[in-house]
Amino acid sequence: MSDPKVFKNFINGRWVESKSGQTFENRNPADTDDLVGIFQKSTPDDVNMAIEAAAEAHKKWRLVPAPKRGELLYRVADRLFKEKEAISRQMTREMGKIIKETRGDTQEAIDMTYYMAGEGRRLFGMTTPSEMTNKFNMTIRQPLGVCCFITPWNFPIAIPSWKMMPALICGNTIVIKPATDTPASVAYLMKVCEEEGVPPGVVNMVTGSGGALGDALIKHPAVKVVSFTGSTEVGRKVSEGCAGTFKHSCLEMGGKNVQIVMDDADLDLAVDGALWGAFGTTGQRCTATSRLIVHKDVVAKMTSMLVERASNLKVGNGLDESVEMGPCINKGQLETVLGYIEIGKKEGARLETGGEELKGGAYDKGFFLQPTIFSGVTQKMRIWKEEIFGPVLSIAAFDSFEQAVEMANDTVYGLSASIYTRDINKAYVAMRDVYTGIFYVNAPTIGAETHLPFGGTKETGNGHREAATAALDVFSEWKSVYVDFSGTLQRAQIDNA
Ligand code: UN1
Repeated sequence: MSDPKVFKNFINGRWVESKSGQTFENRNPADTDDLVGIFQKSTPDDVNMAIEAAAEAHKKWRLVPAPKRGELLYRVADRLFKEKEAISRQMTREMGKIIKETRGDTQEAIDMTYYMAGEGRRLFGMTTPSEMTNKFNMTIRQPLGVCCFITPWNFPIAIPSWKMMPALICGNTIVIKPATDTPASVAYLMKVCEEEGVPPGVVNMVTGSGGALGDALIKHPAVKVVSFTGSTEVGRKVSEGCAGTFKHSCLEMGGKNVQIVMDDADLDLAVDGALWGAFGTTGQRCTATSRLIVHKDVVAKMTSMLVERASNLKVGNGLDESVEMGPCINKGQLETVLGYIEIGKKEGARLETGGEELKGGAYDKGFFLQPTIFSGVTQKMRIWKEEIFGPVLSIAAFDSFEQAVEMANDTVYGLSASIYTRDINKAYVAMRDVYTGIFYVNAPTIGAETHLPFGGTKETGNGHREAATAALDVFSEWKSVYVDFSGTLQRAQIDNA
């Protein structure tokens, strides 16, 4: 195998070992005999070095014309495109999701990189008239400085790219700390940036646990933006950590996404959607369909159709093209999900299918779980309320459309929701009244595209959005510029009254 086994931190354009002298292993969750790589167990000192390198590099990077920054991103995107298969195969090994999906993950990074490269020739501000004569008004975007990213394991290259590419095109420099379960994908991204000529210090990577490095990433005075994707619990800490020094924080957190199925829906289509939404990525998406609410007249039929399909999903190593669902990311996550299955049973939900860890043969080397469906779930149950982040779907029935909307909104989260119906009026009312950041009609709760804003309401986010031009607002600040060419003092609100 040509993969380097030991990955170093990437700081100031160099691959360097951690000062700790310690490392950790990254193993394949589908086959723990497969060692994907050995990574640096970094210390706050390593983080500080990376932040200082980024601060120094920012002095020049901010002055590189944005179209030139864009040209570099085009080169990075071209490389990601050329090496899509290698990146995706490595990603399946480190993350477990099936190869079709890791190709999608890599494609999302390619899309985002091209998209933001194009922004280099836009980064539009506005010009607007002045209330004075011989005066010119405009707005320009200015970068903030060093941005730190704490990224999750479920989208090992897509989510890092959502943060990196808009930050870079705006003229910021970055330090990224990838999830300990999936650092190889970010290391790959760093290597591509290095080889395509991104200047030293502009992108930096430090590996290690959030517990050990989180404070260092948030507290350094040179850091101006912290972008985090992960649990609401940790997001709250990031937000509090940033508040004292007014660092900007962009938080993408939990979800408890709902698919509504009306009695007039195309049930085959709704079943396809629920299956993909609930069990794609082994349910480990922030946007995963976790609650399925179905009109009482079709709930029994839909449940049996879904159970039939879910129980036949092929679970295994995602490098096998015929496998439909991979493992959970690690043992801890598997146990958490099994814990929720026990809770669901105790709460009185009906276990329709699944519920067990898969054992025997190759399964013994990974963290495999059966696709699991509960029916008869009520709004009081923990499996209705809490994010599970695994292949568990909770089904509940409703009587009326109004009740469905009320149930959809019965969550502290607000990332994604969907409705299956043939009634266009109901679709529009649900689109308006279900309070989420993302909404789908006749499509599952997953499947966001990079040129639309991504993020959620309530405890899913803090008002920011990733992707699209919305991401530029996270990584730049507006400067309003007034140019007075009258040669006289003109007092706004006074001289023209
Ligand atoms: C996530 O859910 O964690 O919309 C990210 C989707 C993907 C991104 C999901 N494009 O499902």
